[in-house]
Amino acid sequence: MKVTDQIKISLFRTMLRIRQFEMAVREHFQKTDIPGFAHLYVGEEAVATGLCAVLNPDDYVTSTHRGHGHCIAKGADLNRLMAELWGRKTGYCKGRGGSMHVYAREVNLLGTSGIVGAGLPLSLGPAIHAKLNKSGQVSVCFFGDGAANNGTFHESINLAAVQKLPVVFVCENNLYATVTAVHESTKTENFADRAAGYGIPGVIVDGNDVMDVLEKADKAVARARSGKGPTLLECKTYRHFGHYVGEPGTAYRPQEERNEWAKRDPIRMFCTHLVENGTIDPEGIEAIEHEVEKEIVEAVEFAGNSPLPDPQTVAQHVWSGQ
Ligand SMILES: Cc1ncc(C[n+]2csc(CCOP(=O)(O)OP(=O)(O)O)c2C)c(N)n1
Ligand SMILES: [Mg+2]
Repeated sequence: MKVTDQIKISLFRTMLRIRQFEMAVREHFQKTDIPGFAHLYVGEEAVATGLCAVLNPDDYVTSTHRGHGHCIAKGADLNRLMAELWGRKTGYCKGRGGSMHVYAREVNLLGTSGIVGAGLPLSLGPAIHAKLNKSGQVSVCFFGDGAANNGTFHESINLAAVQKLPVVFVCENNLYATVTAVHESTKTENFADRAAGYGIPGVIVDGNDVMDVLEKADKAVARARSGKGPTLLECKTYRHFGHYVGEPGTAYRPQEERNEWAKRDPIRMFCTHLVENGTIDPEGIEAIEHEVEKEIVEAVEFAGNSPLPDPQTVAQHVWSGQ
């Protein structure tokens, strides 16, 4: 994929959209406008943005509990996404899903998930569908370092590898699973090394550099589309905030480590790159910031002005086995 200036600017816009959306979620979660839990993607924006930039609208994505960024990068409507988080009738799942169960069929987003590791097996279904129908679609599965130590990781990658399914497995290694540091749960340094055990390529990615993500994602997606099978991408990144909004302690993450990663903020780094290379001037950046701000204000207003679902409909759109 040739990355034009126009594409670069749109990558910047998408990362900023995710950042500002998340900052609004944080604010409104703290004000109790948003029920449930909110796991923010702040600091990790380059991963979803670089990855989804090489996808077609009909490619599939499975997500996680930290999934707002995946939804936005895949092209979800900000108003409907925000409304879903607020539990409103106008949300993607009519307010029944909330942050951890957003499903947006129109962009083939097959769900954020409250179950760690659940997206891995789920991503194989659409991949089998794509393979059988020779549709050329690809299925992208985002998951965390914590999920990579779940049984579903091994079973899903093995099956996808032997079946040469068109999947791209994207491990977002942000160094922590809740408060457990990755070195406390994992003996090896790189999750990407595990790919060799399944006979597929494993690639380490700078998850804070959107161009590195895009370049490596492009290769992995092309490989999947051409019938050669899956790739495991390990994107090294960091979340700026706690595991969830309202997390009581920060002691488990040394301040020095947080400062180091703050210096590698994906948006600031890319902004510097764009300006230094003359892709856009600071006024252009400011204009995009204002446009995105406006979009987020509108999304918050849309959510806040939308009705809650009618209690009479509580048994609709839900399924339970007996
Ligand atoms: C099957 C399962 N086990 C445990 C949990 C509790 N839990 C929620 S998030 C989380 C950590 C996930 O870490 P990681 O996969 O690295 O994702 P991150 O939060 O860092 O993005 C855990 C253990 C859960 N939701 N589901
Ligand atoms: Mg993690």
